[in-house]
Amino acid sequence: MAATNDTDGRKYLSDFAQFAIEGDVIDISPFGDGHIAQTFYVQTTVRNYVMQRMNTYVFPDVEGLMANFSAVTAHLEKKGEETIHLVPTREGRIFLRSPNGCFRVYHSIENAVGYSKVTSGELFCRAGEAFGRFQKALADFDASCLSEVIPHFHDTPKRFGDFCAALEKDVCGRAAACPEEIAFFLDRKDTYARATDALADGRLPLRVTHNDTKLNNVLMDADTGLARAVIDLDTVMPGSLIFDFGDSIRFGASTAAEDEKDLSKVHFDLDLFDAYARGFCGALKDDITPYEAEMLPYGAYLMTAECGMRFLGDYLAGDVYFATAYAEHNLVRARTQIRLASEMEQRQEEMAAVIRRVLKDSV
Ligand code: GN1
Ligand code: MG
Repeated sequence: MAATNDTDGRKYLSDFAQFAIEGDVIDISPFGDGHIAQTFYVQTTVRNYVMQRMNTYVFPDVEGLMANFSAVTAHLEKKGEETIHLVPTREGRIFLRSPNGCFRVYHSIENAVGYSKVTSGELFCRAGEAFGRFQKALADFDASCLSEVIPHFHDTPKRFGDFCAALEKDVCGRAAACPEEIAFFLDRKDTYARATDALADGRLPLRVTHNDTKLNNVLMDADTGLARAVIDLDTVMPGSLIFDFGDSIRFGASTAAEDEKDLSKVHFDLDLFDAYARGFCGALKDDITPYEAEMLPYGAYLMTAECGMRFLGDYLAGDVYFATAYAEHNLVRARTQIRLASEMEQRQEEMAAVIRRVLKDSV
């Protein structure tokens, strides 16, 4: 099931004790704002840890996921990038399976902050740099040794098929309440296959990608404001660079939160797009192919439309995937994505001009 709002970590302390932790527990409290895993901050007398209860509904292949996680973090560490440092169980395993669920523990990255909202172009530029560097550091990582933990994760035509299936079933009888939102995705069905087609015929190279590049998945140093580490590595899989770029834009180049109810506040911000593109392309420099660069504006539209259809599909299916705080939450989220996707659709040319300029400046 979707992550619950059950936030009392004390019942998982016996699970925490199975890990090779130092010190005695002082406190455990809920942490972060992801929609998928349950996350806790655990303070001991020696140091601070993060414990996550993984969502095995979303990620049934926990072994594959954790093998990816530990291989990728080891590679990043080798490349001198700050990353998540896993703590093994006392038996030497990288995660724990117990009657309470599946858990992993890692060292807390201290004196670092994650942002749920872009507060300046500067901040967003640094997030772009972090994800660009992440891509670059993994460019020589053998993608064939990664498990595809959620097959077809950014396969938008497949996501559209899932959306249509949820619409067809309409298990909660909610479709009648959102005909315009449904029509938005149906009307655009011919726009969803450009990335999957280009990956299939090789125009877009397959890379190791993060696949969930929301702003809050980069930790910034609390003192210097500089990007420190990319977190939430659950969805690291083979994919396209335009997915990583696009998902960041979807979330961060918006003037409002992903679940803002007042749509008059929700707009795609071209200056923020510019700032992120500067950071991302600047970190990658000539590692980005001309076709990838050309597809970046489309990637932003595609990731936004895809996320919107996932939210709306989950609303129609009865909120089984994303954690929700109230009955209309997924519908509200879908609406913001629709607003953003349609503005991005209108502004593809301007975005392309930004990319051309940014690339010229970064060589
Ligand atoms: C989920 O883990 P979290 O909450 O950052 C989702 C992403 C969506 C995002 C929308 C594994 O990410 O794909 O873009 O919500 N992750 C998974 O906020 O489905
Ligand atoms: Mg995530």
